[in-house]
Amino acid sequence: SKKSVAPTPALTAEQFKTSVVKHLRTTLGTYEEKASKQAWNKALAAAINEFVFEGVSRTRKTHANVGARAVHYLSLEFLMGRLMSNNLQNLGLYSVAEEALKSLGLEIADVLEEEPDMALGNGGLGRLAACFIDSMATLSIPAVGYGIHYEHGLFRQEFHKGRQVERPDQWREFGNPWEICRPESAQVIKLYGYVETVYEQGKLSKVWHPGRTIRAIPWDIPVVGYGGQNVNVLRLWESRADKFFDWDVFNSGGYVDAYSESVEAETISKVLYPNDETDAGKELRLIQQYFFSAASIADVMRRYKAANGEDLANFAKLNAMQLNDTHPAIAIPELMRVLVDEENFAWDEAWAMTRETFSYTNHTLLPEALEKWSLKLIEKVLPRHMEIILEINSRFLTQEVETMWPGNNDIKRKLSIVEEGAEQMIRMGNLSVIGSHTVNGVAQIHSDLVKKDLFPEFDALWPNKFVNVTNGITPRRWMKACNPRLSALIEQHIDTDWPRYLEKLTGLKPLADDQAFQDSFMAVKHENKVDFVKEIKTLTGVDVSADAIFDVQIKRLHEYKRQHLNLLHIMALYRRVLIDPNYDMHPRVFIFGAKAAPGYKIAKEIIFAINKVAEKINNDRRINDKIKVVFLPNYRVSLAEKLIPAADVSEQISLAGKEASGTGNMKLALNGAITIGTMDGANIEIAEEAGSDNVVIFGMEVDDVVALKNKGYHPADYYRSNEELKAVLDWLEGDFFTPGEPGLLAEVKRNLVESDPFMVLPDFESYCEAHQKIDALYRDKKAWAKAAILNTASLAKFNSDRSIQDYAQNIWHVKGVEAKS
Ligand code: DL6
Repeated sequence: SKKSVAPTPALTAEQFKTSVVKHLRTTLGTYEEKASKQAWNKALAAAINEFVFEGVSRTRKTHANVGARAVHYLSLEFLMGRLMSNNLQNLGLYSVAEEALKSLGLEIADVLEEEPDMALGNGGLGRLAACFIDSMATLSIPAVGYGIHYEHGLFRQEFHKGRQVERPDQWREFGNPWEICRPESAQVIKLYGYVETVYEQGKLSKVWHPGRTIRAIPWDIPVVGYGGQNVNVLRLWESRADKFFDWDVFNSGGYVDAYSESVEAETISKVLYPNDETDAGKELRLIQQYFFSAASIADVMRRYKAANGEDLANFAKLNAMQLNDTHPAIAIPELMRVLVDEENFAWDEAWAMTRETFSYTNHTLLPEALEKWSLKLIEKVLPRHMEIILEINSRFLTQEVETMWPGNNDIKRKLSIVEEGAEQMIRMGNLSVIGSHTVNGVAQIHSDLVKKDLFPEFDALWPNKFVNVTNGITPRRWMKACNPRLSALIEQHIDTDWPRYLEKLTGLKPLADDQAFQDSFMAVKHENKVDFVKEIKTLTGVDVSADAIFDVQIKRLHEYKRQHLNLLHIMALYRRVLIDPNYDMHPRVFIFGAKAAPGYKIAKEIIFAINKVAEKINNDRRINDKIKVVFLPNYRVSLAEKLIPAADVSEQISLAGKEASGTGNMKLALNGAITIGTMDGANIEIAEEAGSDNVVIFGMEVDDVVALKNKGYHPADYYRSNEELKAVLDWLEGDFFTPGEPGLLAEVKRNLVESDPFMVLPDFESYCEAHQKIDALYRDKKAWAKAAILNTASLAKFNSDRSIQDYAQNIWHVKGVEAKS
């Protein structure tokens, strides 16, 4: 049965005000006349937490009582952003809090602004995990998100003379009101050492003598489901030195040594690796992966035993574990180790349980992102796991592969977990596929390519193992909370429970042609743009007009995402206006937001080039403000929440086949932006849902890319044969954009003309044509409004609740259990 209303507030504004003031005085130790905004923010959090932690207990009790099958979502990244506005919305307390603060002389927006982003992730993969735990709580699914309690999240980005500079992120500098430490559930994690083979009572067994032990301390962050009834937790592990070890060293006189050991132990949860889609390849990263996987498995075991006793017969029936990419793949041999070495299971039985427990999500086809670890490194850090991995591999090759392809050594070489070569490497992708019952891609085209290009033999061996679950986004954060004006307009026309049942947005379709609704819809967009104009001014000092088209590209800076294709088009437009000052175009503001991995040189050069071109264009009076370019520093979740409601155009321009799904594309389209994109990732499904007239598609498709590669791709041919393209590329070589310093941008040109690994140049012409279509469509006010409304009205498929329902039904086989008081 569907709820017909939004969550009801559990108290009045007056009561809530009393609670906030009480917490200001008793929890924060200050008073109204003196309190800073930060103190008000913390007092508000404390008042909200009265409901949140009640919910945690209620949910935990209910789930423990029914003994339901639970999901454990293992992810090295959770890009949560801020929690306050979302918690208020999900509890139905937003308006109550707004009114309460107003009566105290405070604007809720200012108080919310005090919360630092919890940026424990890099980009799409981490933000997806955050949306998924919101949906699991909303759907009452017994679930725990497991990750690392990084002291420093993703770096803060600054621009110095146009170049990216990375600064440490200090999200917990002044404490985090949402988390609770649970020392009673700490775990001890082993590392290094050696394995002893013991023969006792006619039985061979393995004993791992660790060289070090580390303590894993859990911090719980409540995840409030929509309606507030179910509150799950995100459990993040922090590393600490193991006391016993420290005391040994300390007692033998090594005070400083004991301290340095603790510093070393604590580095495990110090920093998030800022790499996106590239293999970090570091011992510390492997230890991070093992640290949180092992702590999480131990936690799941502890909970299982507390509820069911020592008999593990139902372990796999009651516990599903999802591997968010291969980052937690080491959990597979870890569960085997626990079952075989500690719980005395026979190998075959343990293996059956392990496979029944795990499933794995692949998020990328990029070869550089497919993790491999040197066998020697694993042997050193996790000697027992290396033995187990080799045993898994040998049984797999000699039994399953040999049965299917007798005597075929080529296939064995390809499917082996061990890659032979100068250095033997462990392929975490193969380990994940072999150790999981189900493997999914994140959009239909991506899932098809996972089967066809990445794992074709595995697909032949296990035809039912590979499935698709198209990604989704939570409409609570990405519409209800971030776009209050549009939400209010929508609620004048459809049921207020649309944030839970997003399919209700289809009720807006009949209004797409309605002049009054179009006017209101576009008025909302305009007001959001007016707000964002101020944000742009504050962040960049650049004045822009809300009447211009806001053309937005927000995502990690990566060559395959082709921010430089966007740049080439901007330069072409600029050149056209310089050649012909009457060049007919609607004014445009090109808005970028992106961080580049600190070691990704060409990505940082692209940022620099965009900033230098922006500087020139923004200060060139000749173009009469027709074009503005802004690169917003420190792009993050909270900035996305302000920008997305103000966007007119959504740039989704990856090389076809490279973007697994994308989720920014969904957020922008839901908020009424028109996509300009390639046939890639979820763009294809967005076009199917919104209608091909309401998105602008350009460029090569996957088959064209393959054909061009096979034929032989020579970027210089494209450079030479398109006069405009040649002119803008040549422009990068001189000092036009870097006065007095010629050649500073030349690397971007060289990279494109000499190698162009992501085939930017062949798509240039059709990209420019697509932008002409955008321009023409925007000038037809009615047609644009209709297309924008139809995007909003058609995006129900991309609700992360739908993704989670797919996982729950087809992969995890779990059901929701609503928490009861
Ligand atoms: O599935 C979430 C997200 C997709 O939407 C993006 O298309 C994809 O690029 C991203 N993948 C990664 C892979 N990182 N690693 N490893 O972030 O996943």
